[in-house]
Amino acid sequence: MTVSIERTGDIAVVTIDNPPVNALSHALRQDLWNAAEALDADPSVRAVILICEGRTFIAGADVNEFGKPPIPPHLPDLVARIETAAKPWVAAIHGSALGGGFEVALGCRFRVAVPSASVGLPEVRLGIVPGAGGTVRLPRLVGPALAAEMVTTGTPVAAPKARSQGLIDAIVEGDLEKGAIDFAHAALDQSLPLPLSQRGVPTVDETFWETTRRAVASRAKREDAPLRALACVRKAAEADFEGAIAFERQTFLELRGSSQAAALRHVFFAERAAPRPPELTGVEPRAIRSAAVIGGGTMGAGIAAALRDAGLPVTLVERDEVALERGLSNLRSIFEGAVKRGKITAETAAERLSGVTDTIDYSRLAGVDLVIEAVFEDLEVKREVFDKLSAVCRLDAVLATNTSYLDPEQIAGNIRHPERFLGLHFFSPAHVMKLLEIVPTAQTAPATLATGFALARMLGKVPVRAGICDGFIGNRILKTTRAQAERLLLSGATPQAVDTAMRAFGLPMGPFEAQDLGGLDIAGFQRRAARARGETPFAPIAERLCALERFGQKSGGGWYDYAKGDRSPQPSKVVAGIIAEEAGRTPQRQWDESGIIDCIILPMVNEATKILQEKVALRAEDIDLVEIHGYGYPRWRGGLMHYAEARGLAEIAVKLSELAAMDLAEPANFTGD
Ligand code: 3H9
Repeated sequence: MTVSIERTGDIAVVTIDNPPVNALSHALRQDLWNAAEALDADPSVRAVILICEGRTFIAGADVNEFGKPPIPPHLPDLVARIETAAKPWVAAIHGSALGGGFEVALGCRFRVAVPSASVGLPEVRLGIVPGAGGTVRLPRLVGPALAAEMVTTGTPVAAPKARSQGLIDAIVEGDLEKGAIDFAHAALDQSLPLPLSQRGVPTVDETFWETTRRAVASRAKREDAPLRALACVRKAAEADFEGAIAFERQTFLELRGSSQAAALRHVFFAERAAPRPPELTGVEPRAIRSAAVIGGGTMGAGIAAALRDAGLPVTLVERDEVALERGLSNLRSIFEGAVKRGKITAETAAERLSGVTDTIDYSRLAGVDLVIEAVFEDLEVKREVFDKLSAVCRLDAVLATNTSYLDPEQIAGNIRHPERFLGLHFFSPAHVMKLLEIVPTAQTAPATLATGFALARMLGKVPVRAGICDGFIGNRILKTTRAQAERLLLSGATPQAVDTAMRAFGLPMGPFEAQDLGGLDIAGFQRRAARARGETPFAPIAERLCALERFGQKSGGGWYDYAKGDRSPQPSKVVAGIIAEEAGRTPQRQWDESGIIDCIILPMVNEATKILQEKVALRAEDIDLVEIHGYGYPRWRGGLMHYAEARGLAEIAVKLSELAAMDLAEPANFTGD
């Protein structure tokens, strides 16, 4: 049984216990239905409290059931059953009341919550709209403007704000069940409010719907659900209750079967599985109560900020006082930026900074639990750092290198107790980007690896284990992206056409705009290092641009020209000239948008498949998470590998053979950068 009923005087308490998050599985829906029937038939009961065991109130419909045919009692019917119960129901909320969970709460006559609770309708994040009356009852409770905002963004609202907005009726300090019972007694002494289905929707300004539609469309880009959710709220305002419910249900069922919903569900489960890889089941991570960062440059300061945001005391180490002052100033500007953007208060920023100890003395690290080295990407410099760390740190302290291209095995070099060492690849800016590639060496102990995953959880990051190869998972695929983008230029496409096509595919930026933003010099530096290792990286045009010091926006030109103070890319005659020279006798073609997309994305899929075969990534969904959280790959496409599977591997194999037969440019070294 997922539901139990107890009576306290004339109040019945219905307690749900359906771990992990009390999702509305078929069994729970049936048990709740039965509870409503039984309590309606019990004359000794005057009101019902609906409360949950475990970490949260009902977190929504059971997403695992979405691929299957719905079985009655359906959720909309259950919500209506609770709403029309002979006695008023009071939802007593802790944790989150989300999606179907909040819809059940909207079916209750009252909602009370503990201060730490939140409520919301996050369905759009799963590519669907609320399907149990949420878009119809919510505008009746708080008006169309707030309802539209909640259902189109999916952002939950914290209890204190929810109280002030009328989403909940009371905040309960102290024991929730007792508070809810007291609330019910007080409510029974007064006349009851109408159920939401019997209330009207407040009217809005006639421009509201069009203005909101435009705002939602521009935010949603190519995601379908937000605009469909807005249409449901509009229907609720313009049709009667039953008509609006039918419209919402129809929209819900259509979207539930859509490819975007399947992709977003895939990402939902991949993200939840990522922090707990099955191969580390039962492995205890080491405790992390303090951390140190070596190097206060862009990466080091970002990592230190992320550690402080997670509440860890941080020691920042630099090689001399000047560098230390620069590091602190980098850290200060991160927190000041967060204050300016309204993310934290000035007091919080001051508290975060005061938790940083700065030093040039390595012996101060003798007691720390975790050290992350984030100095310049130079093998010798990094090895020197680890020699010092190896001498001063506790033998059970975890020692990590933040590197994007160097081989962690070589960095580990001769450190004592290499089982405590691992690679952590943060993405810039490290306090913002969600992805963390975790790179064990052959000697890394399981407990050290588990500590990397525990750290990611503490920092709110998406951890992905990556094997050692040039670029690990993400940057190795990025090399293919960039090489293909250049091949397109050599065979007739322009930078604008390539960037426009990749935006149309759903990326926030095309590959050339992105390089101009980040700077071409970084990849240029890496190519130099690769050549020093005897490799032959393929980037003929980028190489020429670097030689001209066209490093991107920061130098006034890269793949595009930029007018002073203007970040909008303008086609460049210089670049067009270089492309023409480098193209030489490469056959020129007409490229349309889908041709460009295939020419870039499908070889990325191919490279990703090799990464899987070589076990550099252990699971296809790990690659999806890397692309989504590290490189802006559209979430609604489910990631690179989900896209490939949804499109069909056979078709992709055929297209790849066609591309290979095209002879786009000198093959050179396909993997170089
Ligand atoms: C909906 O309600 C549609 C309706 O409008 C209409 C219906 C007709 N289903 O996140 P966690 C699992 S759509 C099934 O790590 P936390 C999750 O996979 C739904 N399983 O915990 C994981 O499993 P495992 C709208 C679910 O404490 C475990 O629970 N609701 C569901 O960090 C723990 O998850 C949402 O979108 C689910 N709905 O965070 C809410 N939710 O242990 C989605 C979670 O096997 N959920 N699981 O890996 C959340 O946002 C978070 O889980 C929550 C807890 C904040 C609740």
